[in-house]
Amino acid sequence: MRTQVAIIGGGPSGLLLAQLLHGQGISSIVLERQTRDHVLSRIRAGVLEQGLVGLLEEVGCGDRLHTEGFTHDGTLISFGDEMFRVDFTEHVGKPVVVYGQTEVTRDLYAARDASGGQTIHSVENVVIKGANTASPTVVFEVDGEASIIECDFVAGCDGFHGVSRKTIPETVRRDYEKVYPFGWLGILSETPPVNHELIYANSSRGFALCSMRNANLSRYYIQCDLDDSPDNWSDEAFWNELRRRIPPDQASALVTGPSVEKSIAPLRSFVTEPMRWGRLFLCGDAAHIVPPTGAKGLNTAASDVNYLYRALAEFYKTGSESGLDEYSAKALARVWKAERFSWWFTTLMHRFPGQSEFDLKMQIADLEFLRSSASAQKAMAENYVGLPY
Ligand code: RFL
Ligand code: PHB
Repeated sequence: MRTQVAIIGGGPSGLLLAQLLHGQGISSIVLERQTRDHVLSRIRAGVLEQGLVGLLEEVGCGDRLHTEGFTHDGTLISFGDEMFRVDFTEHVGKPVVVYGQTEVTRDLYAARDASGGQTIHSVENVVIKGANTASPTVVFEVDGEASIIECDFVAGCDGFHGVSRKTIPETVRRDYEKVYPFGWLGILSETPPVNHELIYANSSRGFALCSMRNANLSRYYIQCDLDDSPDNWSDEAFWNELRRRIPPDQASALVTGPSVEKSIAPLRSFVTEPMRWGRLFLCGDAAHIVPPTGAKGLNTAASDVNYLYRALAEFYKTGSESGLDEYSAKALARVWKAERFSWWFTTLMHRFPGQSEFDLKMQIADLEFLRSSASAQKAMAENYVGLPY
């Protein structure tokens, strides 16, 4: 098989890149380890920046997003019994759109099918060869049968546990990591959201988040211990704990019901540098992870894809490699800002094991400053809606 760009990973990064390249007349083959049903069963991010919305529109995936997604002009932040609102539109003139990653991925698969693009599922033993030569290849197996793709470039869009990052020699790569001493227990339930906007809550019992997918599908999270298990939590226990962590008026308005999904995600900050080795380019979770508190994971993946597809389009149009040469530095400059925001918001909103009285006072002062300062709210809004590409 031969293609211009071999894309490892059929998650949102890989599929979005494939469709943006298709729009530029550049061929690609997407290799995905899981089945499509498995990819579409994963419940992940829910908040889209305008930059990602624009890219989805560009690949013809804007229609359902605009009819079914919710525009959010602000968000609510609570601590103790206090709650205040940060108005994105007022401060920075831009909203965010609440539309699940699962739906984004579904729309991208539909676009891929409609454009006749090749996606190979259930691939195993993917090996990237010759990434630092002019003619890389990707070897893989399906049902024990080996195949090879010859290509000009390889895009590593295979998430944190993929093979792409590990293909870059350790002598070249530097990893930066911070692991947080807690996780998020999340549930999805077919109930109306407690509020029409998201509520991020810092309570003495730990963090909680009230989010949503649509008018009758809610997504809630509570901070939990790292060694906790979803099996330890009945639905009733989850609802009771959530009620204790959000302001009383919200707790009494909460509509509860059976959960349709329940899982724990660990919280981690991670960046690998550089994001390019020869003709291999990393995008999204393959190169960096943020704790979900700032809703930046999927959005930062999209900004990588934006830079990479423009650089590849320039290369195929003019032969210039300058965009490709700048890719890693350009992507990382924005990645680090998303890392900083996610780290700050995580540190602000969670209770840390062994947190000192002083650290707690700092957290409260930071929250009080955010509540009372228009400049602080503007800075938060600027980051939350997404820094420019
Ligand atoms: P993905 O979505 O992980 O997709 C990578 C794809 O690559 C496949 N793959 C391989 N394919 C071929 N060969 C291999 N060797 C492969 N190894 C892996 C995988 O099966 C997968 O389909 O990365 P991508 O595309 O970069 O997208 C990034 C986003 O998914 C991610 O940033 C966010 O979902 C992060 N994230 C969240 N972000 C938010 O903004 N809000 C959230 O609430 C939120 N919740 C989450 C999350 C990430 C989670 N993970 C990764 C554990 C919850 C979870 C559980
Ligand atoms: C979600 O709806 O899953 C969600 C929303 C905002 C976040 C994290 C997760 O910061």
